[in-house]
Amino acid sequence: MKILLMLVVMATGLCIAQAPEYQSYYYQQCAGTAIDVGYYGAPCVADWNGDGEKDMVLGIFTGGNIRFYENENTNDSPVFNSYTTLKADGTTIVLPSG
Ligand SMILES: [Ca+2]
Repeated sequence: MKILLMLVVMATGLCIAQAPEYQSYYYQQCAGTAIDVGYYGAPCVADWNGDGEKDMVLGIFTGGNIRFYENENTNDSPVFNSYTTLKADGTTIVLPSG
C-alpha cells in the first residue's frame, strides 16, 4: 500500500512538474542609481526593521562594512533611496576579509 501511494505521489509530481521560468537580471538601485560595491557584495533580504517590508542588508568586501537599505515601498516592488552603515555600540562594524 505504501509503495502504491509513493508511486502515485511520484507520478503526480512528474505530471505537474514544469520547467522553471527565469527572469533576466537587473541591477538593484538606490536613489535611481545602480548599487555598485565593487567585488563580492553579499546581499541578504529580510525585514530588518520589522515593518513588514523586506529590506536589504549588504555586506561589502572592500572595507568590510555592512549597509542597511530600508525598503520604502512594497515587497513586490522594493524601493531603496538611501542606506546606513551598520554600527555596534556606536562604532561602524568592520569585518576583516581574507
Ligand atoms: Ca522592513
